[in-house]
Amino acid sequence: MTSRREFIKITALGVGAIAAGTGMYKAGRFFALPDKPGKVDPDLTRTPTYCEVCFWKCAGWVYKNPEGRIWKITGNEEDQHCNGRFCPRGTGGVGMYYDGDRLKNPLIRVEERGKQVFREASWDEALEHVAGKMKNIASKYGPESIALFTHGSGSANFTTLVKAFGSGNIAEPSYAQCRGPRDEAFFATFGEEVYSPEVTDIRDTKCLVLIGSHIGENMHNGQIQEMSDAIDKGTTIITVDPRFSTAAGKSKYWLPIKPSTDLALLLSWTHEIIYNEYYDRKYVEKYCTGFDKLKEHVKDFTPEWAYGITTLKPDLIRKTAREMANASPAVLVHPGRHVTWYGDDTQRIRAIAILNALLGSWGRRGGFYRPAKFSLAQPDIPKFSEPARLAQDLFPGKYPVASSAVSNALIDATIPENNPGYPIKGWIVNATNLLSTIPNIPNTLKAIQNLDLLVAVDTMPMEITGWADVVLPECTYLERYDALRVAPHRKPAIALRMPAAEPMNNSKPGYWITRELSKKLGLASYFPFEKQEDLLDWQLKKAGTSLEEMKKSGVKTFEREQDDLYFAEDENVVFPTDSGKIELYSGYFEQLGFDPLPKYYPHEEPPEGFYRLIYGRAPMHTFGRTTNNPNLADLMDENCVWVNPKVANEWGLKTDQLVWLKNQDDAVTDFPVKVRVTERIRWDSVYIVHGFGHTGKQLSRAYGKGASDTRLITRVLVDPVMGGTGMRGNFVTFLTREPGKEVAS
Ligand SMILES: Nc1nc2c(c(=O)[nH]1)N[C@H]1C(S)=C(S)[C@@H](COP(=O)(O)OP(=O)(O)OC[C@H]3O[C@@H](n4cnc5c(=O)[nH]c(N)nc54)[C@H](O)[C@@H]3O)O[C@H]1N2
Ligand SMILES: Nc1nc2c(c(=O)[nH]1)N[C@H]1C(S)=C(S)[C@@H](COP(=O)(O)OP(=O)(O)OC[C@H]3O[C@@H](n4cnc5c(=O)[nH]c(N)nc54)[C@H](O)[C@@H]3O)O[C@H]1N2
Ligand code: SF4
Ligand SMILES: [Mo]
Repeated sequence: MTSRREFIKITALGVGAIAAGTGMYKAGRFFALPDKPGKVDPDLTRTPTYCEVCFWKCAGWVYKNPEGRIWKITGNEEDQHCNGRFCPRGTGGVGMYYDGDRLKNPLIRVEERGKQVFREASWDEALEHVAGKMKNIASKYGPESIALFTHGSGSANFTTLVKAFGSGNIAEPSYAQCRGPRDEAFFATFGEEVYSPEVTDIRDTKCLVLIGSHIGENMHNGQIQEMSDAIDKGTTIITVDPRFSTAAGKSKYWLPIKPSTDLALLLSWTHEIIYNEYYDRKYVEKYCTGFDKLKEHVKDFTPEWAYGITTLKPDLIRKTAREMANASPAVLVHPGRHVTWYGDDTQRIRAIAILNALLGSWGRRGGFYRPAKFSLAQPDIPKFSEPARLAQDLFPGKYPVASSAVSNALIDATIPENNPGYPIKGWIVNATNLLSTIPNIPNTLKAIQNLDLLVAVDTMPMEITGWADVVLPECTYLERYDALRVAPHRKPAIALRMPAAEPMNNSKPGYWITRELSKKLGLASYFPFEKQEDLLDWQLKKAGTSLEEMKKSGVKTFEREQDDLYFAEDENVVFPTDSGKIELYSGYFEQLGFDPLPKYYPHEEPPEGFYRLIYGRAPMHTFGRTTNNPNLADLMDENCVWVNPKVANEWGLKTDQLVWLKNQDDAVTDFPVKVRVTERIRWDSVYIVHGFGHTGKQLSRAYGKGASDTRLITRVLVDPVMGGTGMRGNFVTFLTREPGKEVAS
């Protein structure tokens, strides 16, 4: 997908100085380097920001030329997330600001939903309309009947507003469509999650095991840089992926696993590590409970057993288990991030957590470090009253481990025939394109038809805005202040985002939107500062700095209070679990009726003539949010479907030939997609990059380009533990003629 030529093109994006690197991941191949002191064009002025093109939130500098044009964005050298280097998407963030297709004015629907007939409105009228509808819904059904779907840094403001209104139905797709199973599995095992950025000590690891995580295409900045250094140091990398990913190309071992069978591999590795006494005995005895039960549980899960399921040779399973043992405790079985695959995801990640515990990597150098956390002072606002009905009351007893509202459950609850505990009648959708993000599009559309109010807050005319009753144009991250970035890392740190330019057209910052709406709802006391920057200055002064100082530095890094990045030798660690120990055996899961130790259950296989649909990321795009970005669309303007040569032969398919994909439920891609014939994918699967195949006609660059994986994900394998939507249980076949134009043969 990403040829050498394309990588060279990517580097051309970084207008700043570019150094030749050696490794695949080195700066200059993938990354724009920061400006060397003295090399900055003296005519350029700079303001700090942190990037919103993805959730790694790298801190950087936005440069403007004397004419006031935003010229380029580079990384802030003080920032632990990026070490001064931005990835191609971050560099290309300028395109978000200049995109001519941006939303310009508030819009109110004038015809029935889905018809996309809107009229422009003033902010006052649009917000008055929203407030009126919200109050109506609250008086008829209760304030909990309003749900918020939100993603990204604007979430804090919208969350405050919706909580103040009296609803706890606040969901982020980064939970049930992304990392929720991982967080719950690590929480059940260690009493703690792995956070974002993940506390993976890749920098110092001797053995990195990637299960699906396709770092290198998944461009999470700091992780890639650390992986690049690890490669240079000769770290052993083991990649488990049905596809020969970029990471697989950098690995000592590639395990081309049959998709959906990872849990069998993990149990077999656990068997090898226990029965060969490879595990860290001292660590396990001191810190873990349930070892004997685990040992008994994995007794029969030999590599030969796993071979029959995963198609991976027993010798390869043995060798890789030994590699992990040799590196222990500086070994890292990466917990992954987008892990909602097959519906048994919490259990699969439990198996990963258990393996890390056996190898003694949690809290150890080269495994997982202990994050430094930082708290900002919060203004004195009225206490939120406890909502009368909670997210859990929508479907009592379902998803008992979910620690936050489940987006898909909120959508399901909007459909009355699902008999939810109470109705959901209004959605506020901020910075998430639900029609590309939540699987089973027909279900989402059905839910939308039952709403009294759908408000979409976005920067672009994405598909969700077409279904809204009111569209509110937010300005981009380059035109606003936002909450200070506080994220766990090796050292405590804060980063500032401030506007580099005035909001374009009639767009407004999220803080302004929520504060104005709060006034119309009688909730202004929850937004005591008139402007976001006043709040920031107040918080920064409490943290021993100020807005003025932060405008100059962008980032402020503090020292850790204690030297506790890793457990000390023989430290008496009390883990925040029920038992105070690492729970290999989960009594909590047992109580709830879930397997206390992960078990492998087989998944459905593709029927004859169908292939499993798998998907992932491309280095120059973030989901569907960048596919219309002029800078990034230039680098990759469509996706293609990866097909194994054996399959291509059977079907007579050639590279660049256009096909339509049809799934087991007869869902067909809206547009044709090019075939890429490649040995890099197993014969039983096909692969596409997520985020393409936009159907929104106002997206002049992205409309009609490539295929949407979401369109083909109609079967959803819901994780009973926490409600995550497993999306890899769909099978597709090829249509070589346009649907509806098939010629009978
Ligand atoms: N460039 C870029 N980077 C991004 C993002 C982006 O949009 N663009 N998004 C960010 C976000 S929010 C997230 S959550 C992460 C997601 O990134 P990851 O957590 O790395 O995502 P995954 O879905 O786990 O990884 C996709 C890989 O899984 C493989 N795979 C498919 N099925 C199976 C299977 O059954 N078993 C195994 N072992 N592998 C399988 C695919 O072939 C593919 O290589 O990326 C982040 N980084
Ligand atoms: N089929 C399929 N579904 C997936 C995934 C997949 O790989 N395949 N990945 C899953 C994962 S890992 C995740 S994390 C989620 C991500 O889900 P989302 O975050 O919903 O992903 P995007 O499609 O990028 O939608 C972001 C929306 O925010 C808008 N936006 C961008 N910047 C701003 C801003 O500053 N303000 C406002 N108000 N709006 C803004 C964009 O225009 C876009 O409409 O998707 C999940 N769903
Ligand atoms: S990894 Fe790239 S896109 Fe994500 S925040 Fe950093 S620079 Fe921006
Ligand atoms: Mo994600």
